[in-house]
This record gives sequence, structure tokens and C-alpha cells, in this order.
Amino acid sequence: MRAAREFNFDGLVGPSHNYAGLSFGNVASFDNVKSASNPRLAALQGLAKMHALAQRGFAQAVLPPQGRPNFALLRSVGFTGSDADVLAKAHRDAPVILASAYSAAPMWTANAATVSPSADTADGRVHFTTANLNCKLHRSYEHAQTTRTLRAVFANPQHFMVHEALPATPAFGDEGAANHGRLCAGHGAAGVEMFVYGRAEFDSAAAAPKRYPARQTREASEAVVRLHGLQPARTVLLQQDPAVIDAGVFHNDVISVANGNVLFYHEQAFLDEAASVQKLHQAMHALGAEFIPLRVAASAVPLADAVRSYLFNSQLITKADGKMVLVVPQECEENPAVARYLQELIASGGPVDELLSFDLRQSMRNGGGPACLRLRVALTDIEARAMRQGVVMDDDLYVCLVNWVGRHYRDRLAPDDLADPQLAIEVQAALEELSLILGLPGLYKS
Ligand code: SUG
Repeated sequence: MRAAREFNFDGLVGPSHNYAGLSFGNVASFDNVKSASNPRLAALQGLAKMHALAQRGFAQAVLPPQGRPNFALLRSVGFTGSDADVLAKAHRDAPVILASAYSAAPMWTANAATVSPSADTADGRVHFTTANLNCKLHRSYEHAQTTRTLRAVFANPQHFMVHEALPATPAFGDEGAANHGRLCAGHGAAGVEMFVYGRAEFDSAAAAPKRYPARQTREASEAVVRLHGLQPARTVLLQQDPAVIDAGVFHNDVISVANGNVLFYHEQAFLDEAASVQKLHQAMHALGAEFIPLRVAASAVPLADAVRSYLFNSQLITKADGKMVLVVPQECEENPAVARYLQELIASGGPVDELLSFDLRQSMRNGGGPACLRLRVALTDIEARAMRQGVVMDDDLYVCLVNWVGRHYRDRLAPDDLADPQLAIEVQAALEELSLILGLPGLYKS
């Protein structure tokens, strides 16, 4: 097995972080619509998580926010004049479209792309497919900048291949790594890639949710498998139970998380639990690897508590001693059923023997927990050296970014502030400076 480390690329919260209620089916986004946000605190909460994990010796990096507002979107739907005119007219006539142009959502980099490490792909390169996120207006524009950012960070064509997003049509709805997991004996070993979809466009008999949208299609997952050159025997496609989508589980990473040879999941996660787990068992067995399903029963943690606490939107990370740490949002400790379950899990003698809890409330209020905030990229040492180094989190970068946030971020943003032309100017100045800090000049020039 080659040596490889898993890097977590966390999204840096942008200077216009806000709550606009744009994600139907994401309960937190809807519940907090139009409340005031604190962009400075949001960014510092995210940075504190990145720094703490980097200090523990885990490989940690950062992905920059996207340019806001998206004037191209506003102008493409008929708002004209100076930038200030465009903002004023959009605020007056279509505040939801203005909020979409100011969407905070690129911070959740689990939705940036699906990533297959070089140990799994036919050409031995690390493959990325940028997610088209075409289920939601406010997210459907992210992919252009995401592709540009990934190509800037992973610029070396000998080691990396960044695919364009899939065609932006309902048949290919793709939400990236949030509906993808990888099971393996070690990050450098060949693994089993697990793709979880919510509906199948071309199979009218397939189950589908009734209340909320299924954002990921089977057709999109199959396309990513082809693009990345994955082996069929080491690829497992599963369907998420539509009933849990209707209960607010809008991405699979709200109901399961895989790491190493462990799948931590809620018993209601998959359409046919026994058959789904059996497929994973078989694929891992064929690799000669052990598979450890960590099943959480609804009697221990009811589905509603799992969604409210975001228990499964945790990061499961392998430590140097081979045991795993579960990185949870603070809400898990505040939920009695979840807190009880977690104490038992740690004491059980199983693979997870430590909990780390973070206050990520500014992100959680939009439906984004620890796992939403990061994109996992397993890299060999050679690959890690081949990527741009300015994004790797260490003490110096942390201090530099905390100071940068202090210089540029407001501590309160209310919905009407999005019409303020000064905000757009502030955001642009902040991001230009950031691109230089991260060693990615020109990132925001299209
Ligand atoms: O797509 N929220 C995001 C949350 C994404 C969470 N990601 C993962 N589960 N991996 C979404 O629903 C809310 C934005 C707003 O309402 O202002 C939003 O887009």
C-alpha cells in the first residue's frame, strides 16, 4: 500500500455570510431565513476548527470563498446599470435573486466536487468532478469558480484531473462529495467508493421523495464513476431512503459518514439497509479488507434528533494510533439522546475512542455542520507536494487569516444590508487580498 494522507479542505466563510432561506428541504436554512448573521464570527468559528485539527497533526487546508455578489447572475436576469443600480433594483424587485447572488453556500466544500484518490482511478491521477449543484438557483452558479479554484490549487496535470461539472439538467443533479464516501484499509490503498443517490431520472419505478427534492441522481453518480475511471467491482451505488429526504436529510452526509474501514450510519439511511450493507461487505471482502459498519438504531437516536443535532455530519478521522476521532457540532452535546449515545460509543471499545466538539453555530444555522465544511482529498506525499502550498493550514496561515478577517469582516449582516453597494466593494477588496495571502493571484479574475 502506498502511503497517503487525507487532507481536509475546509471552505473559508466569506465576508457576506448570510441567512436567506434559499434551500427548500434543508430545515435549518428555512428556519433561520432572514435572521441577521455574524460573518466575522462565522469565519472565526470555521478557522478555529481548521486550526485545532491542524494542531492535532491532521492534514488541513483551506479553500477560498467565492466572489460576491454574483453580478453576472444579476445582469443575466435583466438588472442593468451601474453595480449600485443593479443591487438597488434587485433588492426592490427580486430580493430572493439578490440573496442568491450573495449566497453563502460555497463555504460547504463537501458540495464542491467528488474526489477519487489516485489509488482508485484508471490513470493513477487524483480525479475531481466539480458538482453542478443544479437543484438550487443559488448553488447552480458555484461550479465555474469552484473549477477555477480547484484547477489553481491542483494545477499539476501529471497528478490531477479536474473535470468540468456535469450538464446542468435535472437528470444529472450532482451535489459532490456530500453523497460520496470511501471505504479502505488505509488512505493509500485501493478503496471502495460509495455513491448515494436520491432518485433515478430514467427509472420511473424507482422510489423518490414526495415532499422535498432529491438533489443527487443515480445518473449523475454513474457519470462520475465513468469520468474518474473507477472499477465496477470497487464501486457501490446505493439509494438513500426517500423517507429520510422527506424528513430533512437533503444530503447523505447528514445521515452517514465513512472513514477507513468504518461506515457510521443511521439505520434509516438507506433504502434497503441489509442489501446496502451487504454490497459494501462484499466489495471490501473482495479487496481483502475488513468492513466495520457502525449502525445507530433509531431506538438509540431517533431520526429527528439525528437531523437536529447533525450527529452524522461529523468528521471521522483516523489518528496516528489507528483509532478514530469523531468531530461533532456542539449541538450533539446539547441533545440528550445523542449525548448519551456518544458517551456509549466512546466507551464501547470500538474504532471510535475520542470526541471533539466545535461551536459552528453560524454555519449550522444554514444547515452546515463539520462535514459540510470540508472536502476530503487523500494524497500521496508526492501529490501533496505537487499541489499549491499556500492553502495548507499551519499556525502562520491561521494567524494571518484571523487578522485578515478582523480587518475585513462585519459582525452583523441583516437581509437589507445586501443592497448596500459598500458591502460589494468591501467583499471584493477582502478577496483580492486573500488571493495573495493564499498564493493564488488572479483567482477572482474571470
Ligand atoms: O445546500 N445551505 C446548504 C447547506 C449545505 C450543507 N452541505 C452538506 N450537507 N454537505 C444547502 O442546502 C442555505 C443558504 C441560505 O439559505 O442562505 C444553504 O444553501
